[in-house]
Order: sequence, then C-alpha cells, then structure tokens
Amino acid sequence: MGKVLSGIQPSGQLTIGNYIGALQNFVKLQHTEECFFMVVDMHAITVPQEPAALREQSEAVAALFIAAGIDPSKANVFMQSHVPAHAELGWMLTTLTNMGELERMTQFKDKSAGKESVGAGLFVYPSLMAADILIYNADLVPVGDDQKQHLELTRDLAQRFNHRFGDYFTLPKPYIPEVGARIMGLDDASKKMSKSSSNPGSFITLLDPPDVVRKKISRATTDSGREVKFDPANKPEISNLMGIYAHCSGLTLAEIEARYEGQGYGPFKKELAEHVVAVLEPLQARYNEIRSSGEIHQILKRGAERAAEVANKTVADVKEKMGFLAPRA
Ligand code: ATP
Ligand code: LTN
Repeated sequence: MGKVLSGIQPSGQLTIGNYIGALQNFVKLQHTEECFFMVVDMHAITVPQEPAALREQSEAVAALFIAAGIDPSKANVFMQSHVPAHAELGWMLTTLTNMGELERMTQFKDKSAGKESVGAGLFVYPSLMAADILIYNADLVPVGDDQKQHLELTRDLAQRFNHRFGDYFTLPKPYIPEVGARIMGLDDASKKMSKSSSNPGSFITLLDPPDVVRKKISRATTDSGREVKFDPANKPEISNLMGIYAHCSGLTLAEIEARYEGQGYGPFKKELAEHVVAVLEPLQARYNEIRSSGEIHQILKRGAERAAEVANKTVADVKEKMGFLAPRA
C-alpha cells in the first residue's frame, strides 16, 4: 500500500474545479492506498482572512470531503493546524529552500501581482507544502495541474535533504487527471476556475443550488460557432465545458461530440447543467446531514491523531539527522 497526501485550502466554497481536479481522485485512491487528506488552514492564512469565515469554511471543506465520498474509516481526514509538526518541518525545509526557487513559483506571482503589500508567508508557502507531503513520505499527491510546479520543488527539496543528511524522504509523484486537470473560469477560459475569484459567475461551487448552476452554465461564455468539438487551442470555452460534462456524465469526449453533432450549443449547455445538478444534489444532501449531525469534529479528531503519529515520528527523525540536540531526562 502506497501513501497518498493532499490538501485543499479553506479559502472559499469548493468549486467543481477542485472536485474534478482533486477531490474525485481522493475518493478513487482511498480504496487502494493509505490516504491523508487535509484542510490546509495554515496555507489559507497566507492571504488576509476573516476569522469567522476561516472557521466556517474550514468546517465546510472538511464536511465536503466526506460528502464527496471520502470514507473516514478508510482515509484520514484532518485539519493541518491540528498537527503542529507540519509547521515545524515546514520551517526546517524553508532553511533548505533558495529564494530564487520561490521567486519562480507561478502561484506566488499570480497571487502577489498588483498587491501593495504581500505577506512573507505567501512567499515561503511552497516549503510548507513540501513539508505537508514529505512528512508522510507520500508516494502520490492527487492535485490539479496548477500544483505541478510546487510538486517539482518538493521533489528537489527531498533530494537536497537526502543528499545532505542521508537518504530519508520518498520523492513524491503528482497524480493529475487526464481531462479536467485545469478547469477554466466560466467567464474567461484563459483563467483557472478559482474559489477565491471575485466574480461568482466564473465558478460553480459544490453548494450552488440547481437554479444557480443552470443560470451560471447558460451564461458561460462560448465562441460564436455552433460545433461541440474538443479543441482546446481553438475552442477553449467549449472544450472546458466538455471536460466538466465528461466528468459529470461519465461519457467520453468523443461520445459527447457525437451526441451534439449538428445541434449547436443550446441543448449541450442545458444537458450539461442537468448532469452537474445530478452530481451535486446527492452531495449537497449528504453535506447537510454531516453538518447538522456535528460528526465532522470526531472525524477530524481521529484523523489528526493518526496523522500526528506519522508526522511526529518524521520530525523526530529529521531533527536527529539535521543535528538537533534531543532533550534528555
Ligand atoms: P484559491 O482560489 O484560494 O487559490 P483554488 O480554487 O485554486 O483556491 P486550492 O485550494 O488552491 O483551490 O486547490 C485545491 C486543489 O484543487 C488543488 O489540488 C488544485 O490543483 C485543485 N484545483 C484548484 N482549482 C482547479 C481547477 N480550476 N481545475 C482543476 N483543479 C483545480
Ligand atoms: N498548494 C495547494 C494546497 C496544498 C497542498 C498541500 C496540495 C497545501 N499543501 C499538499 C497537495 C499537497 C494549493 O494551493 N492548491
């Protein structure tokens, strides 16, 4: 059994981009691997946050993990901040990370662009992410395409540590879906769909009611043609919607093309909305049950206990290897 680790930020409502790019693969991998899935609240504070919103969104994201099909008897679900060893290893790895490496990170460039003041946490974020992964010696990391660069840095840091202090860390591999690794905004197919976007019309959240889903899809931008064809270079908007369609319906891209041949975009968008609603409705019903039962707190407690067992052992080993003096009686 390999180890799997991934995290999602409680920086807003989860979108179908998070679902297709990451969560669906969490659900898939839990059957064959030992999995650690966390809500990365320590990452969410790298941009200004409102305390009440952070608390509510953290609980909501954890409940959505379960509602989306993660079985807490199979996978460990927990809050990053409940396992303080992440921050400790994060600091140690920060000391092995070069400024130049962090300056090249596109997520940092995107999130800091045009801001008057940028916190140092946003800059060193990738070494905390590397700690999240390496602390479990994870083999696989299910993520969307945008996290590839952070994964490469994680591998480099693992190699650097192993080279300087002796072989210890596993080099993790990203696990990225073939279609849907980067779901684009409904308003602009050149930008990734993002839960923290200021335009709610650009994303569909997992908690959007059916009518909101229908409205957002009917307003999604398309080209002025009428052919439903998967051609990301020339038809980015339709190709993006087709990716969502494929994930929500189980049909292949070729089957979708054949189904709408000669019909234009109207029927395609209408049926796409119904497929999305069909995926979200049962998920939302489960979400409401989980939130009202309060069971999530117990799930998070158990998840953090198992996670801490593994994480504390790694930090102890790493301290030993790096030359920290251990406390003695
Ligand atoms: P934020 O807007 O706060 O940066 P986000 O929506 O980009 O958030 P994250 O919490 O950063 O989401 O990402 C959680 C996981 O979802 C990551 O594995 C990420 O790669 C994946 N993901 C995020 N957006 C998309 C998308 N549009 N398409 C596919 N995968 C995505
Ligand atoms: N950086 C990721 C969130 C994240 C993560 C992780 C993903 C933090 N730690 C560990 C996978 C593994 C993001 O912005 N989506």
